[in-house]
Amino acid sequence: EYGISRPKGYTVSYHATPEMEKHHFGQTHPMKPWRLTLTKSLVTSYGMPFAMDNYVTREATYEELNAFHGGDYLDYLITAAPEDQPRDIENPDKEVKYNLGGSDCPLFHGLYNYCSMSAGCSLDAARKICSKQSDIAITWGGGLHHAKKYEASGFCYINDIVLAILQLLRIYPRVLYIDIDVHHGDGVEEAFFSTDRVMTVSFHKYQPESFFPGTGALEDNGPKNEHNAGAHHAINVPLQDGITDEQYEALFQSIIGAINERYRPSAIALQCGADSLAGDRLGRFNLRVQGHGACVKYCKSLGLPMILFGGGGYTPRNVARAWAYETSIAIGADANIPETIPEHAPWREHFVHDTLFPSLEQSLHEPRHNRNSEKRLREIVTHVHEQLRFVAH
Ligand code: ZL4
Ligand code: CA
Ligand code: ZN
Repeated sequence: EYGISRPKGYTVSYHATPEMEKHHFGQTHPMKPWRLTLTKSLVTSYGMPFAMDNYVTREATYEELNAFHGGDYLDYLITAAPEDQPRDIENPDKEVKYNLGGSDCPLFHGLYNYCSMSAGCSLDAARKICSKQSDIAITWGGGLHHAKKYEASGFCYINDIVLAILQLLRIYPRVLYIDIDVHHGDGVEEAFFSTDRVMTVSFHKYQPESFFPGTGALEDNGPKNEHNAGAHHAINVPLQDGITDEQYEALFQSIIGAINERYRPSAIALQCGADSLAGDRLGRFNLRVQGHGACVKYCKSLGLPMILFGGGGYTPRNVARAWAYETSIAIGADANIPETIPEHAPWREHFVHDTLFPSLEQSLHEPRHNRNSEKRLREIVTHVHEQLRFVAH
């Protein structure tokens, strides 16, 4: 319909399930699995499924989750019921186990199903990349980068990214993990802290005293012990409020370009958290859909097998815009799709503005001041380039 056809010479796979989207974290919780429904409907109304292999995902098994997560934690996650939710006032002595049941990581009905579906999506994506049946695998239901081996954190219970990268490591010698969510990708960084087979790079808002999770300083580059293989293999790009497309793109290309030359990854895992967009309910940046998508486009241009994960994103209409646009980039149709959201798109009114690319004025009630100086951004690039000199060539 929009001249969308299968890409020539490579295959894109799309991994999702309508099951995940039915779950609710609670009435006013910012994480809305429904944003996945909105994304899929936008992708479909542009006709993009015709250009991809579409897979309906299964639940990951206990054994698959156990490849990273502790058995005690999984056992509790399976059995924990919403009734176990600690309530500070009503149940003062009910303890919080594994950080489960607080306001960030509530216990809700169907939680284990939600978690194993998300992990199932990302594991299927990784397996298609390993078997070379797919060159770019998309898993918007994944990207839950804060979950730890024994602990839920920041809306994340199971770290599907770690599980997927563990799969990639069976085939690919070096995996580059890139994280453009507005939050620091602490769970993935921690999981691969002591290995040189994964380099982790996170771009994030950094303000330890007031912005979650408070880690990811420029100087944090892995173990300080030079004999540890992981030394210099964690890269952090701490940013301030209001960064623009132009600044972010320049920074991203300079840093990822240098890493690609030095580290020579054999596969890329890209977490595309959409809370780095302007107008996000929890975010602080001034990125537009085009600027966010430019990161995906740049990674694609490196020509490596790649998984695209979802992640944060708390203004569902903009999440759907970004991930639909990034799906079009994956299939090479970004130049063909019309900027106006198709007339027949479900929930069309929900998008407020009928364009795929709202302006900053359309996304923000009031402009957000840019607190990133050119001088500081240059310092960041210099620091990263210096770190890379320690990385074996
Ligand atoms: C909410 O309105 O900064 C949770 C969380 C629930 C419903 C009603 C409860 C009201 C914002 C956030 C009380 C909420 C108090 N409800 C939340 C230190 C905090 C302790 C919890 O994108 N309070 C914790 C986590 C971050 C903190 C961000 C990003 C995930 C990802 C990948 C995770 N936690 C302070 C906050 C609300 C809520 C409103 C909230 N929580 C905003 N930021 C956080 O990187 C998916
Ligand atoms: Ca990040
Ligand atoms: Zn986030």
